Amino acid sequence: MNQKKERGLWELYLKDPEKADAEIWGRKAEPFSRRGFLKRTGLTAMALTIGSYIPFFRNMPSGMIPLAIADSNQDKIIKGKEEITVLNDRPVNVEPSAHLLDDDFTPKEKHFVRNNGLPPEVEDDPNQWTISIDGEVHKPLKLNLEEIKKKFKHHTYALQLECGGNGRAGYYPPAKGNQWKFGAVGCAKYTGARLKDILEAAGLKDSAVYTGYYGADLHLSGDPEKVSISRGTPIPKALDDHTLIAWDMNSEPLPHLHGFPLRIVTPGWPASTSPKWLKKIWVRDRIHDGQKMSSYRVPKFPVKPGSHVSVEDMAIIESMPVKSLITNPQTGGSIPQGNLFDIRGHAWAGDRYVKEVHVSYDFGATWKKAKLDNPINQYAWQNWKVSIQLPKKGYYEVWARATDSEGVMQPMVVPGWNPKGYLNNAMHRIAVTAF
Ligand SMILES: Nc1nc2c(c(=O)[nH]1)N[C@H]1C(S)=C(S)[C@@H](COP(=O)(O)O)O[C@H]1N2
Ligand SMILES: [Mo]
Repeated sequence: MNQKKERGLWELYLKDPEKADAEIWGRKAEPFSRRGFLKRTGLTAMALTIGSYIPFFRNMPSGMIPLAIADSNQDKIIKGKEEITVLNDRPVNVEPSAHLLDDDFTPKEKHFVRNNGLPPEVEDDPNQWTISIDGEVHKPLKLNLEEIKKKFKHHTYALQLECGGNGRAGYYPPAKGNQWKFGAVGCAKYTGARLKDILEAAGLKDSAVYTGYYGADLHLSGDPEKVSISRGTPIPKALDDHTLIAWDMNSEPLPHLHGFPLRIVTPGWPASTSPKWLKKIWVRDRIHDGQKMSSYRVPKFPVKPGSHVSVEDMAIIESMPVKSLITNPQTGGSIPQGNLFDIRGHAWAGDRYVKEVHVSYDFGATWKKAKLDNPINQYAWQNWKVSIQLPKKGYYEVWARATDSEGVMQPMVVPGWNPKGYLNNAMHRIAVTAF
């Protein structure tokens, strides 16, 4: 269909929707489902769904679905996380929409929660909470929180935590597990001791290669013999200055859902390596083989979507890939045409830094460089912002893409499929209408 005809149909639709429908489909239009929509692309179909003309429609990648706005059917609420979407309440898994992550440091009310099991009951006096450090160490230790606070230097860093499965909802065929969209990420300020200082107090043997972490949460079955999750990292990551045994989040004791009274924060790596309700650190002479160590893996080579990949052909995920989020405005908003307005958000890149962020509002035809801040410390996300002006009335999408310090950029579409749906760092898009 040519542009003139498309536009004509759109104008007809505004005057007489039934007649326009009849011209487009030869019958009454049906409400669009996500799937039905894919079959009937074409400008008018899209515009009808969105309810607005699309000035840059010629640039739209074919088959790309415009963001037809939030499907928030909030029927469950978790106390202390009232604003954010509940994916599951047993175990608790909640995620905020992107615009709720606008703060420089994520408040506890808006930080996602990912539980694999049932949080333990914790007594009110956290000082007696005891952890053990054993395995490949010269001096196995048992330390309670009071001793940890007294013996080791305190450090506060803003640290970015992202679930390895953030973005899983974008994969097709779908992977099992929580269908996270964009919100399984946060950057809060954590206060604690360096894990490094504690491991050094225990004295690592030459045979130490990996950590194995255990939390006090209960397996979903309630069986105390079963472990819901036990992950770890190679020793060099555990010795990073920013890997903390943390007791405070944003200058308050860790909330119960985030691991009160003690958790490890391994920033920049899948957040599954940041155990909550920490009880034990087992220093291993081999790659840890705890519960879920074999799950957080991706194929070593590209695979056909939907295929089975054996564990030997998968590699354990380490640093998370470069990614960005548009936190303002909220998707679905409207803005006066021709007015300058701010687009802003955060960007992060696992163990790397973010070098540049670019924004497009014409479906990727042109890009504008954003002003990007340095992180307040390594592993904090970086804030960015840019002013744009939408040239005329209609529907737009704002896309953001970050490039890391090694020159690696976010993909425009969902990256290589993997069986568990990890590491989707496709660009974030929001829908904006100019009036
Ligand atoms: N003990 C324990 N630690 C855990 C988990 C868990 O289920 N139990 N989930 C992990 C996963 S998969 C993620 S993504 C992060 C989520 O941290 P948050 O709930 O504080 O956001 O915690 C990690 N630490
Ligand atoms: Mo996770």
